Amino acid sequence: MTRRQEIVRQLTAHTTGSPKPEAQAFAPANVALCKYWGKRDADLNLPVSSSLSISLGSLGTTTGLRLRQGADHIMADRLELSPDDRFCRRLSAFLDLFRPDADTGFVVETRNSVPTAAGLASSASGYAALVLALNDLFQWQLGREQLSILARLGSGSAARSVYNGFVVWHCGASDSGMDSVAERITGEWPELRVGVVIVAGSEKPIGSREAMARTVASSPFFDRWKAVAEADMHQLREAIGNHDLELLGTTAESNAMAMHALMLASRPPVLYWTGATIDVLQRAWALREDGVPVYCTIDAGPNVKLLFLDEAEARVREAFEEATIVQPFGE
Ligand code: 2P0
Repeated sequence: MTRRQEIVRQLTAHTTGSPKPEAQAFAPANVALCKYWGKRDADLNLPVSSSLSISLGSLGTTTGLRLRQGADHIMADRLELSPDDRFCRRLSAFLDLFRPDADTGFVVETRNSVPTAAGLASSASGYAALVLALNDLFQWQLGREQLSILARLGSGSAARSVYNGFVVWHCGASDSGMDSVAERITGEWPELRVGVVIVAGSEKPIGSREAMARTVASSPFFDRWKAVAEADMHQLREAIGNHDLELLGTTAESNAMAMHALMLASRPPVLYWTGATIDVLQRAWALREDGVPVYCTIDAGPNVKLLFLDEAEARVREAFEEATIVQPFGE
């Protein structure tokens, strides 16, 4: 039995009875304010440091599931995908962990509530929605922390997408990863807004999984990252507790810059930004100079996410007509 199979067995062994005919679940996309970047265990997606995110309310993935005889049948946004597609192969390999027997397949239908081109439809909401749907299909009745462990086996950042609101994913210390769970932290902040600015671009130069491994293996600054992340986690929790946008924004922005600096110094370098990414950053910083409190974060891609409050929304909309603006605490 592999370590992944052993974890699934431990969490689901209590289940009795037969699966439901079908199940469906939704999980939100999330934006990390303190990033997950670097694994201490690539098989179990165990991170070197804890991370903290904000979930994006109704923006995310809805996944429907049922069992069938034969191979998996996977549809994404109403398009049927070839089993040889990279996305399908990864999904089917993950579903192998939950297959009742080798002759049983899953019918999986995923729908993203934002166009994939908006850059928000990531593996995070996808694997989280899938695990929530599996929990319903097989009637495991697992708690969210346990579901975050299963979602993490699909994709690290999916551990955080099993919750709404502000979420901490604890790095944990055990080899089994049973303490590497995500938890929702208290702190409603209805005035908070996230603006997603899409930068037109081509396919990512390198997937985040490979980029992360390369950073750990070759970035000369990687040994500083754990301490940076720990300090940032502390500041972000304080900012959330006090509704302090300046502390939240400056910390999230600096954390993102540090992550990209790590990547730039890797060999060969990893650069996700385009000229348009820098243009967005400079426009946001100019707006800030002009007295509008708006801060930036960037994930493993060229798009920029803006953090600001409702009172700045009109100015942000005016400056970034192309932005999709999200209210993480209710529309
Ligand atoms: C994050 N990202 O914290 C960071 C910031 C991208 C930049 O988590 O290999 O797809 O599946 O565990 O979760 C993207 O990495 O990686 C990511 P895997 P994942 O959101």
